[in-house]
Amino acid sequence: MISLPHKPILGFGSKNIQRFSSSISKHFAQMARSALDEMSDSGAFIRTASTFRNFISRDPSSQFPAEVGRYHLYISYACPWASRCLAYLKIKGLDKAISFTSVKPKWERTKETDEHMGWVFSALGTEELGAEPDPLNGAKSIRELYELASTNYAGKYTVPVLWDKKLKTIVNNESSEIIRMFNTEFNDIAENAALDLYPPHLQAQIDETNEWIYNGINNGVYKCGFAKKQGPYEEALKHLYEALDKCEEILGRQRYICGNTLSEADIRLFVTLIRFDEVYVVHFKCNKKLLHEYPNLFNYTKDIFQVPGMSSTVNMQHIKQHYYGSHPSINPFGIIPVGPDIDYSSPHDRERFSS
Ligand SMILES: N[C@@H](CCC(=O)N[C@@H](CS)C(=O)NCC(=O)O)C(=O)O
Repeated sequence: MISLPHKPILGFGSKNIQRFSSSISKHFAQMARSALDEMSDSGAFIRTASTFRNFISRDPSSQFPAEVGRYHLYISYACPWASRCLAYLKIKGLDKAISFTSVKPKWERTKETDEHMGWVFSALGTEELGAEPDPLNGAKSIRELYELASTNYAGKYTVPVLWDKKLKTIVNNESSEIIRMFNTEFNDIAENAALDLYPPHLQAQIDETNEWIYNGINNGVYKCGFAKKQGPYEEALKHLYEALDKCEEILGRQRYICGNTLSEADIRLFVTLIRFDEVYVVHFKCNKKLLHEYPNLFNYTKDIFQVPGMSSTVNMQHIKQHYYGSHPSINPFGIIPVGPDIDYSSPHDRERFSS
């Protein structure tokens, strides 16, 4: 379903999103302006759905056709959801066709006239290695991009943002959909077009795996970290470690999470695992067991990190500065723990499963 640009729309899967949104709205008097506000009465963290849901298509006559140089990906290196998209850009060989910019790691005031804290661009490109000014719109913040794309947007100002330079609007701000577009729709342009991370014969298995990994792990760590009551925290922690134990067991039998070929499910799992020991263990209280205490999961994380292109998507300084510095309700003094400084480029044992 395609609709006019310049408006936040519910496109693909809109029925599900509407159903989800209406149940969410029972919990919120108004749209959450930050992940830290997404809270139910019971103190559990509940993530709201993304809003811009248009699709880029390989069909040249579509509203958003795949074209070299037309789209721009705004990310934060700190953000696992944005990092999924950057990972696709790198491993599919799309980084010459689709440009990208990372914001500064630590949230700042996005406007002088209110208190909102969020992603801002570097003013000069020299303050933090990796963070740059907005090259397209000269925006000061990600919030400004949402306001350019829609005059009545009232949701969160999240990354990733997939921006259309031609229509000057947001195409899509939902990472799970952006990676699907990058996998298939740019294959006439991609340097690594043959890499299919969502091949037809694995799609059902990938979807099923994504579901429990998202609930238990990707979003599970946030449910632990943003819980405001002991019960929801403990419940999220239980599910998190059940899912990690399940991964450990699967990865004792095969190289990747859906078999012996790299798939979308691996990229989605990796972005959480790489942040686990450095951030989630301390900041989100996911400390029942460390990732490096799981031999298969730890070696698997190194294996994915060493896929050509992947290591350039991991900026541990941005990751640590963001989490420890942007959530004062969790870490009031913004102290960044020094350790454990794990070397993910060290040898791993995963070749033993090579097909
Ligand atoms: N569903 C979105 C989630 C993106 C998301 O939550 N991004 C976070 C950073 S990790 C964000 O930008 N948060 C801004 C805020 O909460 O104000 C996706 O997967 O693309």
